[in-house]
Amino acid sequence: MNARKALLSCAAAAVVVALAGASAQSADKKTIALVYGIKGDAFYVTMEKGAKAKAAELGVDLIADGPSQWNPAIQTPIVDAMIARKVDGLIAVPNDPQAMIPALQRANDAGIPIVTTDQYIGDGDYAKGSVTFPLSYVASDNFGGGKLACETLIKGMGGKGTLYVLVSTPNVPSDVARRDGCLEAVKAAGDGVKLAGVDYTQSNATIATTQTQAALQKDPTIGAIFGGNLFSAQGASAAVKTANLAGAVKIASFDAPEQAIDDLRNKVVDIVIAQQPALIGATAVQYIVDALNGKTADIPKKLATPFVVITRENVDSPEAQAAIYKSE
Ligand code: T6T
Repeated sequence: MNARKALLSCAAAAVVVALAGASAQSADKKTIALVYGIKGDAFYVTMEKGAKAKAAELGVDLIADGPSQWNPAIQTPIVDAMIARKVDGLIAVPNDPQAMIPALQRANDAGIPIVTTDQYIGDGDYAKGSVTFPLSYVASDNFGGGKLACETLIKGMGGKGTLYVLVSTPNVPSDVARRDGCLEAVKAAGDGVKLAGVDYTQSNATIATTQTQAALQKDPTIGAIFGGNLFSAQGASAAVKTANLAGAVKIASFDAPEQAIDDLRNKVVDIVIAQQPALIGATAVQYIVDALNGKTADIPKKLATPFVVITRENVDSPEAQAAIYKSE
């Protein structure tokens, strides 16, 4: 063999060794799936980013997918596809606490460790409740957040007036808890505070706008609106702007996309409750990896992540800026 040929065959052998090493490594590398709540929602975009960053840090792969509408019939085949792909762990945002049990049960039966984020299945008590197979439920304290939002709105109305509530659907645990937290604040405020009503927006800003317009026409005494999730608050803000009622009608936005922050600066919105979706996603990845390493004892059945409350006073603080959701 001449010197050139020897060099080439050495190089080829090196490539073979490198490829063999790479395939052995990727065969060992675990894959965690995130099946989020709905496509195109900055809350889940940010959750996915947090999960991906944590996955990279822990040396696992993260793949993500979710339904185009908030609908368990659309989300179920996405979970089944992840089971068929033989993922090593599953983080799911179940679109319905009952209807998503069978799909997640199939994942569990296939030996896939499961954490639910933002939403739960069953009654949410994975220690002693009706469904106990998921490892953990990681989400914001939605009841506390709804209560805080409405206490702030009531204070902003001087302790009396009419409040209108918008949340996504009556069978989404997160939004139901926010609604109930808000209603508790209304009740605690006494006779001076009236509830104009609760509407369900299906996580659709256009529906929320139409509902708010109708509510404002029906009851001109409405002085405050609780937008109980991103699209509800976005739709309410659009209706209030169109009606030239910015400032006169106070809005609390549960969720912190860029639009809510612009509306806060423009005095359309008065308080933004930022959840920490990146932290929620990252925590779920950590729990799945812990489970894959046999360390399940320390995984809490439930973890409530904190909020960042953003107002015009603190909007430019590093903490508030870091809490704004990413849209891509
Ligand atoms: O508010 C979040 C999430 O927490 C809720 O469960 C559904 O709506 C959002 O995704 C925002 O659109």
